[in-house]
Amino acid sequence: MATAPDRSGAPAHASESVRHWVLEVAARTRPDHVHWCDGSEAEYRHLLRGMQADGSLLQLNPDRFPGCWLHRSNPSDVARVEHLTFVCTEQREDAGQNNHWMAPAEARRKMDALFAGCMRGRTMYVIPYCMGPVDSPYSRCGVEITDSAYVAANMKLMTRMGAAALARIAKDGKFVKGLHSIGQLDPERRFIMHFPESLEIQSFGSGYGGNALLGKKCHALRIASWQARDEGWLAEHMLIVGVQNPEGEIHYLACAFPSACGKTNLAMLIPPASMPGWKIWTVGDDIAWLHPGPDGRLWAINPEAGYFGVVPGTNEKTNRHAYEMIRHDTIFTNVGLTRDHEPWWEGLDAGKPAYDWQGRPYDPANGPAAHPNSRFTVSAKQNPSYSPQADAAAGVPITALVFGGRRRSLAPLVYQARDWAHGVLVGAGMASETTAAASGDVGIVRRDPMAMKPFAGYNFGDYWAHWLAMPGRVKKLPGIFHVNWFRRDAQGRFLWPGYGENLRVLAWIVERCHGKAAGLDTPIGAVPTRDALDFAGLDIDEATIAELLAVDRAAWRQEADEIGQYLESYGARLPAALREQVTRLKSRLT
Ligand code: SAT
Ligand code: MN
Repeated sequence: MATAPDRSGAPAHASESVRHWVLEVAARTRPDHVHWCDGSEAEYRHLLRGMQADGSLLQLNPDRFPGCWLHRSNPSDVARVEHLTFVCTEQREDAGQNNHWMAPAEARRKMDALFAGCMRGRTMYVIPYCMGPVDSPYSRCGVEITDSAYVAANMKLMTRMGAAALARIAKDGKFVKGLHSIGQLDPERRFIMHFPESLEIQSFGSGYGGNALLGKKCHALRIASWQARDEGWLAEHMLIVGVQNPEGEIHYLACAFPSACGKTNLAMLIPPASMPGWKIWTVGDDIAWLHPGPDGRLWAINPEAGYFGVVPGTNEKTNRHAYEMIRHDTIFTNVGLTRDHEPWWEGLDAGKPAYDWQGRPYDPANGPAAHPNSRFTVSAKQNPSYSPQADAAAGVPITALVFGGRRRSLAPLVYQARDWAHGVLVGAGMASETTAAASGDVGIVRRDPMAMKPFAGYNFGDYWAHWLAMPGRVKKLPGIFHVNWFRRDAQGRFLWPGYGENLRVLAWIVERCHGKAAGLDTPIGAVPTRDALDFAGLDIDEATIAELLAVDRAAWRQEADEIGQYLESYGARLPAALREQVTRLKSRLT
């Protein structure tokens, strides 16, 4: 660490407000030690060695997986817990029915009791971090206080952590306060509380990613969406990808999909052999902050610096870049293990598991070797398709926004919204099958507007009104599209090959935004004409192509009714302009 610590242990450039808060938290939680994270490589190695010594990290085969580690979490703590996640606003209506709500005073009383003395015998880590490039006007900072070395090590990979963030906080004079303790990892004493009005997060009793790495969903989505509404921008659950055509032009898309629906794979897509000269650049794989830019376009930054991705299914064929990326300097959580101490997961075409994710000798009767929500944490810089623009202070200009869900029927492969307001309806009407990323049943279709159901930090009605107001702020708006890679036939087989072949669809989207690709108007929007989308070389027959692009009016009439009912449940907060869009959709369908 470059700067000399003062008596409280704080580096010299820590602002008075940060110091004060850290002292106050230490007085309540009573840690044995306080460690201010500087974000250095030496510190990261020290954290890893400490966890190796206490048994919470296992070193993976250093010849085959150099710098890689395995963490096994408590078996009751493997996913986000939406039922224990609260938005605590003074007025219940401001949180909206899309969030669980608790009155701030009650939430604070509960959390104060849990945090009192909870760090006795432990080290308290103070993690200053910056979400976004440190020199970007669009970035926002926070400080997470935690008693988990695993969280500190993950935050080092996932954010711009340490001295530079602390200096920026001193300059901004404002930061998000995130307080976290793993407590006893007891599901009965587990809460993830958000206080957007005072920019605070308090999380207790879980060490899992989205519950514990507070920079990610808690700050960069729930708190940031609130800040974004106040300040006139959007904080969204979107990957950001640059699509480079054979002419060398790069167009950036921001795409919203629910958790575990392939955002990381799409962001790192490998062009198929049939598309020589195309290239994909990854700016982000999970979160986009979208700001009106000085030139009238919408500009995006990725607030994160790393990926916390789903491991199972990753192999050389599905995502070669990810497969290479996680062969070194990666933290694995809840994967299986081979006899040679290599990580193992379902979908890997080599090796055999000797132990499952709980460390038991592998027995298929106990279920998969890797937990379906097992994860890798890795610095984005290890991605072979990492875009240098990910560090640009101005961000990247967005050509199109793409919404998508996991739906076995109904939604065609791709369609384009008629205009911005219709696009807001397309996003608001999204639905998707649930996945292992959150605890609860898997495979159930639920409404997940803009893929933000678990992440919008305020009332969806107000959120849609904010979206609808963007044309007043952004002159050259991106096109809005909807895709569905997950259509299935009557036998349950996927109709579309997905993965790299999805580039064919992205290419249509980009060309469409430049008026170069043909579309067929339908009541739900424009779908590609049969020949506008390139199907050459795919093992796919004409009947399947027709099914992928078809709009079943009767089924869509029912869908429009259901969307209308869902939106009406937001009552007085539902913007009239969105209700009007539903009326128009229904009339186009009759
Ligand atoms: O919530 S996490 O960040 O842990 C993963 C996800 O659900 O997207
Ligand atoms: Mn996500």
